[in-house]
Amino acid sequence: SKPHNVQRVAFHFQPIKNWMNDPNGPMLYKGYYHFFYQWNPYAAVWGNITWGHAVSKDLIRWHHLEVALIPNQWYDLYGCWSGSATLVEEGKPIITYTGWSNASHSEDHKVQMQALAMPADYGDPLLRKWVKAPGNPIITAPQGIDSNFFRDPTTAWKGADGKWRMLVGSKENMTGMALLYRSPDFLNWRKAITPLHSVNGTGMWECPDFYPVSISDTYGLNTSAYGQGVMHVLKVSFVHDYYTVGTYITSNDTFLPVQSNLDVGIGLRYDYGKYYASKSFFDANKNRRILFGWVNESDGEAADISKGWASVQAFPRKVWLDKETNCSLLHWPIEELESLHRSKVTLDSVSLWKGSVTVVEGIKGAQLDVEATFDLPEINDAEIMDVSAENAQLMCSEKGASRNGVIGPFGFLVLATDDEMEHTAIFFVVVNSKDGWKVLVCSDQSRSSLATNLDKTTYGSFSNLSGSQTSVSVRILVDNSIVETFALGGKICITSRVYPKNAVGEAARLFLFNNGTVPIRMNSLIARELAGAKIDGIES
Ligand code: DQQ
Repeated sequence: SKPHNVQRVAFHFQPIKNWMNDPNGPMLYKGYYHFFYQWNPYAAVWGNITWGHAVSKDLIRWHHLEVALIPNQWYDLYGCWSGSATLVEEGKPIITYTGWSNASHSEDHKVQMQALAMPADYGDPLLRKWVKAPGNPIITAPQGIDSNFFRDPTTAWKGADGKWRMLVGSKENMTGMALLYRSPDFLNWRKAITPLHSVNGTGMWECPDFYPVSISDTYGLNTSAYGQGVMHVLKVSFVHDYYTVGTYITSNDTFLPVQSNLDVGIGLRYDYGKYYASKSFFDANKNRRILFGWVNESDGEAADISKGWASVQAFPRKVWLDKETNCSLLHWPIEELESLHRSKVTLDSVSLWKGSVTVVEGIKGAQLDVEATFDLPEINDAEIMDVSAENAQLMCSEKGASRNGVIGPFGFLVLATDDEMEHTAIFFVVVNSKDGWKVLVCSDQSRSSLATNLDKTTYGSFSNLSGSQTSVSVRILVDNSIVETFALGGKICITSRVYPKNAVGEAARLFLFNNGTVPIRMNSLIARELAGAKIDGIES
């Protein structure tokens, strides 16, 4: 039966029941978006991993299909792990995935190897049945690589020589790396001598993703695009999803970050909250690159078992190069969300006085899309606070939403009760740091629920402020138990999971607040209630 509870989401992707983790093989085929995901058909905890499968016309309303891959071959007996889809000849898809098995005949010595699966019937736009390639496994761990650290093949891309290339995540000692493989026919793969990229001291790189971005517009590019006007993004997952923008040197298939201090793992994150094992795809329908990411729960395993489910996917984001920096990305919720917009409230020019907490009238509920811009006051008064990439989260947490500051904390309370006893605070603080003016962007979960036994960690990041910047903006998506923040036009994203006891459904309120001494002018607000997206399909 279907689990029913207030924490289930209304417009984010989640299976009908049980455990989900990484997004796998997103693609567009014959007018349908296909989405696969790591799924345990039997329980709300990780294990027995299969590829769940769903299709959609708009990336919001999903139809669940039969499981696409189940562990039933000698090379994947213990699980069909993460992988990708590639549109190969004439746009025909092939799945690359990792098989987890005890091929060495010992229960406790399991190995990882790469395998292929093809649709049984290319004429079926829903691609309901998948067949594993007779030649599987197509790649086993090469010499010098531990077969326990060899997984998560990327979408393949084609080079000028007509050969396919793909990456497999790995490590050697503590050096994380993306091994590069080449193939003339997609069946026979040979490892290049040098990995595409590696970074000392990072550990295992899970779920690599490698794709081109345009240097001049927000359009996405086919994964095989390269050359003039194109930069590349390498994302890898270890603890968090880290990425770097750089140059793909096609002559030797290596990758050079634009700034070495922003290399993978020491630089930028897709999201400063809960977001992992993400995967992008090129949507040829709307010429954009779209990103999915796994968002896990903030409660414990026992709670998941009693709920009967665990994890959601982040709302799909469009990603493109930030022209202001040329070395970072912008993320923005896909425009299809507008189809769920219901009633809205707009406000212009509201002064948020020192210590004020004001309910936004005319909007309520736990499914919201909120967008606002705040004018920056004279920033010379800002508090002195040394904010760095290493301590931004700590600063947000030590100097939380309820602290009295100077320019901020100011922003929103979402999923709040009338008495504000429960709330999640999304806020800004402007500071004067050793190396210039900065704005902290924080998501404070510490008072999100009266319930205990929850992970209420506060998240945060920062952006440098130039003298010419006169305002800061934020967009927040709220969906029952997930809050996604897109600050500064998508420069900083923070995803959190919260489980209020009372601020649920119609009882949830939206507040504006300012706990700084300097008044803040909010110059525009659009807050919308969102309908839920119907999700149907068979219960596998
Ligand atoms: N999850 C998969 C692996 C991957 C990990 C197994 C990342 O393929 O490395 O469920 O969350």
